[in-house]
Amino acid sequence: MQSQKIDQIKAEIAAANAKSAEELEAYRMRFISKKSVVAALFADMKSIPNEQKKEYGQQVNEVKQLAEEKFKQLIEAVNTSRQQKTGPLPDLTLPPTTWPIGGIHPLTATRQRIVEIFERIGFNLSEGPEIEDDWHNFTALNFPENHPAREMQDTFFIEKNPDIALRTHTSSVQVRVMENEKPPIRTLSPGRVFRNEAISARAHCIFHQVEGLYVDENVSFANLKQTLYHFAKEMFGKQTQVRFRPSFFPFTEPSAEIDISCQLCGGKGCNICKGTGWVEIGGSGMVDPNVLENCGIDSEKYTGFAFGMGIERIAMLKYQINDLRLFTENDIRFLQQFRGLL
Ligand code: 2U9
Repeated sequence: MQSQKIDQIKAEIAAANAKSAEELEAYRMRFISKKSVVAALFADMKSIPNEQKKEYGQQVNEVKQLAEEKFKQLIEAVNTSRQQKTGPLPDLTLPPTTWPIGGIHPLTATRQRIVEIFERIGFNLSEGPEIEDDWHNFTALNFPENHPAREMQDTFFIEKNPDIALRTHTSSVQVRVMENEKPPIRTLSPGRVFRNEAISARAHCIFHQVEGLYVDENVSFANLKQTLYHFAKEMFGKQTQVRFRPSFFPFTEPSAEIDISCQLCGGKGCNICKGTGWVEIGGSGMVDPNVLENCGIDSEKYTGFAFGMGIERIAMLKYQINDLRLFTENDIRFLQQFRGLL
C-alpha cells in the first residue's frame, strides 16, 4: 500500500516538467514544501509498524532526494530558457547606474513664481489662442488704425491676411475674459507672444509675458501701485524699491513704466542699471475707458488697472542672465545651473 504510493510519487517526479517560474513553484509546492506529498510520507511514519520503520524511512529519504535533485534540474532548465529569451541577467550586485535628473527651465520657474505671487492675492489664470484676430489683439485695445505695431515689420501676419496674426501680447486674452465675464475680474495671463524683431542679446521674435488685469468698482491707481509693490518685494526681496515713470500705451490712461531698484548694486549705480540705480520690469496703467466699453463693460461704473511684464526680463534680472538667446539654445551648461530651482 505505502510502497505503491511511493512508486507513484517517484514516477510523478520523474515525469515532472517546468517551463516557467509558476510551474517551478507548483512543483515546489507538490514535492518540496512542508505541505508536499513527500512531507506527508514522512508524517505517515508513525502509522508504520516498528519492524518496517527502517526500510520505510530509507525509501522515503530516497524519494526526498529524488524530488530535490529534480528541483535543481528544473531550476537550471527554467533559468537557461529565460536566458535564451532575454540574455543573461546583469550582475545584480553592481551599484545602480545613476541618470542625471533634469531641472526646471529658468523661464518656467520664473513664470511659476510670478503666478504663485498673484494667485495668493486673488488673481486667477486665463489662457487664450496664440493666433489672434485684429479685434482682440489691436482694435479692442484702442490701437489706432495707423498704429506702427499693426505694421508687417512689427507683427507676424498669417498668410498676409491683415485680420489674422500671431498675438503680440497676452492682453488679447484679457479682452476675451472681459467679453465673457462680469466684474469683479482679477486675472493673470502668462503666455508666449510674437513680434517681428531681429534676434539679439536683448530682443527675440518669440518671448513670454505675464499680464494682469483687475476690473471692479472703485479700482484706483493706488491699488495698482500697492499690488506691484507687493509683487516686487515678493519676487526680488523685501529691500526692493519700486518707482513709476509716466508713459504711454494705447490701452491704458494714465500709463506708467515700472522700475525696481537695481538688484546688483542695490541702487548705487552699475553697468546693469547703466549707472541709474533702477531697472525696468514692465508697464502698467489704468485701463482706458474705451477698452472697457469695447469689451462690453460700463466704464461709468467700473474702472480697472492692468500691467504687463516680460518673463525673460524678470528671469534675467533675478538670475543675472545677460543674453536672452540662452533661454532657447538649450545649452546644458546653462540649464544645469538652474537644477533644483523649484
Ligand atoms: C487689457 C487692457 C490693458 C497691459 C499692459 C503693459 C502696460 C506693458 C509690456 C511690458 C514688457 C509688454 O513684455 S512687454 O514688452 N507691457 O507695458 N501691459 S499695461 O494692459 C492691458 C491689458 C489688458 C484688457
